[in-house]
Amino acid sequence: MTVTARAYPNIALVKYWGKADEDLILPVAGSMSMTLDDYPTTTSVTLADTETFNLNGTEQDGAGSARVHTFLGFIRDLAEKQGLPTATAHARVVSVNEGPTAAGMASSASGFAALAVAAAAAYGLDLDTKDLSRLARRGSGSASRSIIDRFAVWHAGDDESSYAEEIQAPDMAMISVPVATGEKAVSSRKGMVATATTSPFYPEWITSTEQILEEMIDACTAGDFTTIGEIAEVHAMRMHAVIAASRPSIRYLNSASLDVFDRIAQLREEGIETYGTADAGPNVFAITKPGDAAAVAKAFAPFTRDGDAKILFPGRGAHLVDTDQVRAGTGEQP
Ligand code: 2P0
Repeated sequence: MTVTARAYPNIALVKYWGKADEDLILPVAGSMSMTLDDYPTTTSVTLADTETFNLNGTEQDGAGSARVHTFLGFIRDLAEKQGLPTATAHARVVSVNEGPTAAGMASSASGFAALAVAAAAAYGLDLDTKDLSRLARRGSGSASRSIIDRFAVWHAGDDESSYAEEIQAPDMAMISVPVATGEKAVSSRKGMVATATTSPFYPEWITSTEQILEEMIDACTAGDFTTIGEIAEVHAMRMHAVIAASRPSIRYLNSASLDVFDRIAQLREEGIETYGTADAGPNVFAITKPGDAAAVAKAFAPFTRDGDAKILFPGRGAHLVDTDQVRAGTGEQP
């Protein structure tokens, strides 16, 4: 039997950058994000005699599949703990990623969230949303948040208490402004270690992130879009600053990214309330109220490689989909 799940990337408004525990993937501070409604990863898992991983039609080996195999090992451990006969089975994993991989568009988040949900179902694990988020976290920290609908807070803590859960926030849109494609020079995983070990600002980054997350949660509860946007933009800049202070310096933003941030500031002066954020890559996301999204997307069309500034709304957390419909190309849309 084949089980299929779909998950979307998420973009953090309070960023995760740094681990308290590398093996358990526990963050040094909590974070908060919006799950997107596009760029899905759709993943099918079939129990099999050998373990294989196919991504976008290509069989993966070596580094490309190592994290997936390690992750499937966690699933088998859980199956054994639950006394399931599937505990000894391997898995064939087939994954289709519709977002650009490893270009700062959070593909590992959608990838491990979809794999967690599909594999948990294929192995017959009995897991609630909290435990699925804890499980996805073991694949990639940010994947813990893609389990959750719309807006998520991922708590720092120990293996039990570090999971993401939904938080209410006012409706908003994100406009993706893709200024570059291709693999980034330094992976998030390596960049986090370099920052933790060489950036003199790292201790302040941790304490200021804890404080700003509290402010963000209050702003979300109050439905205060302006404060949410201001916090998101300054926190993204702080993340890029603490990373840039690593030795040797690491820089994810390029000159085109900075042009987008300048235009965002200009739009605010023109009376359109929009704020910027960017992850571990050069692509920028503009955050707006839903009613301003079309105007902001239009403003950024000339900045993108292909004139496509895409409007994204809050989307669904990772969920099972009908395998037969996916095969027939009629999989559900968010
Ligand atoms: C975030 N990023 O909060 C931050 C902002 C990138 C910049 O989470 O090592 O791929 O697998 O836990 O989840 C990227 O980190 O790293 C990330 P691992 P992950 O979205």
